[in-house]
Amino acid sequence: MSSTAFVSIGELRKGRHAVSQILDTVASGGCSSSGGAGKASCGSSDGPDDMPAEIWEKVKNHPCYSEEAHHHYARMHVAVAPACNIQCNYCNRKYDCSNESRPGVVSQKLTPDQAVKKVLAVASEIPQMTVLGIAGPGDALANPKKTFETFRRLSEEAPDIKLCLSTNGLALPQMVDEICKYNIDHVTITINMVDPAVGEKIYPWIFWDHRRVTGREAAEILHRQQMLGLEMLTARGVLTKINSVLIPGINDEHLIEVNREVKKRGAFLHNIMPLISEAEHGTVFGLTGQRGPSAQELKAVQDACMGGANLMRHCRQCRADAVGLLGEDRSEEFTLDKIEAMEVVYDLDKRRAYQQQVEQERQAQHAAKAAALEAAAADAGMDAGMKVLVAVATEGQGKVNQHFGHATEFQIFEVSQGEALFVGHRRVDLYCQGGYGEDEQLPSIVGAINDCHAVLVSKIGACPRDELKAAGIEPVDEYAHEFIEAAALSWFAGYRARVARGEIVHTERGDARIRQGAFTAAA
Ligand code: CLF
Ligand code: SF4
Repeated sequence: MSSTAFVSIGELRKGRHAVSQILDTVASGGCSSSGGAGKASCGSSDGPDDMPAEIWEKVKNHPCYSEEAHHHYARMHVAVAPACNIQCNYCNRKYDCSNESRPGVVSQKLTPDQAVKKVLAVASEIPQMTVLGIAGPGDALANPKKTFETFRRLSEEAPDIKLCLSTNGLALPQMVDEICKYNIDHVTITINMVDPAVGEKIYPWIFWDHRRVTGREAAEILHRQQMLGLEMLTARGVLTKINSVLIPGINDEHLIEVNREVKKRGAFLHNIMPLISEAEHGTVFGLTGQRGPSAQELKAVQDACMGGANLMRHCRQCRADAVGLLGEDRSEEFTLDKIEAMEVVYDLDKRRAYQQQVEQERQAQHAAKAAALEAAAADAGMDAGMKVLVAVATEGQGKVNQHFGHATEFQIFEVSQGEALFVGHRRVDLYCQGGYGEDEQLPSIVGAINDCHAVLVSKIGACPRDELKAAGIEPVDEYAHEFIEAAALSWFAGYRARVARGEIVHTERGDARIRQGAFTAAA
């Protein structure tokens, strides 16, 4: 870890500094980027050379386990698991499990039979859909019959689809054998604490051994089960991702310890997600005014965890019946009545052929990035320590291919001479509605990316262009339909050259005050 990287991490690890204090360091440019241990640890951007071949086979086309794959491959969820065995203070049972969903949207609940029909229908329409997950609307393992019946049938009827589940972990140790029986290669456990004193502020009760258990005892049991479940899964070679909900003032500093403990037990990835707690969702946290973190607070905690368990930063907090690429939701195209009317042809060869094309595209993206990095490395004499954030509008395929006005989120890349790293996304309200720009949306969109130096888009109108420039964000449309990382590195090389020639003055930025999830645009 570089000495400048985290003066504050040491303090954090001793539990002295809250998120607001981390932010002071970030804002002063001291820590945000270099983070910690050399290469950024978003394990998700690793490639085949960074891991054993059998692990690469499991992650290469899983959009959640590979950041790169999420530009190309889709996932879907089937909402077969309505019940839950615990209560989280950020959950209202009227809505889906917020451990892997944004509250406020309710999924159409399915029987296993309906779920299988839906998966086959989606697989025939979206050949790049490679992963089926069960993530609610309650807890997958609190509904074992429906969950495993769905997996059993899919392992027979759609053998090329990877199976994935998400759980709070309470019932996990007892279910590990069943999980392995159906080749469920990927399991997510939501772990918000490793200290029951923290846990009792998050979980009012659990249902355990035929009774309701409350307070510290509930948190102790849940913690024990989560740790045991994680150890058992990793011992069996199941890739396990940990989700943690970042709750400012409750577990922000504590998540660094969570990261360390889950790494010790073999977790493959750690996904730190922002709490969403709008009062209208009727959750305990929503009603008591517990706020969610800002985008920058989230990034600061993620950065503070670097060097520990690999971080996932591209989570979109999907709904329990999400369909499509992460960040898009095509569930409306696959409602039960629409599926009934569809002609479903599950053609394995066609799916494989399509996925081969996707792989070629991915290789081209790799090559473009390698070439851009090579050019950047040869660019001697520039300030090698300079780092900036760049926002990108994209519809997928790893390209700058979206109009500014059509974006409902921007992907954020941290760009330096040696890397262009995905570090998160920001949801925004749609600017272009019904063919016209909604100028009153502009301040919130600009606010969402005001810690970025540039925004890369395929096209942009005059009005948003002026507003962005006035906010010090450079609108860039000259890389339309080029690969993102190569485009970001190329723009950055030009930026540094302009700084070196004295045409512009480089300034640190660090002001995004947007609350993650506060925007209503569908993701
Ligand atoms: Fe679904 Fe979760 Fe499997 Fe992915 S989602 S069960 S691991 S297939 Fe992915 Fe969605 Fe984030 Fe979940 S983006 S909410 S991490
Ligand atoms: Fe809600 Fe999921 Fe927590 Fe259960 S585990 S209470 S469904 S957020």
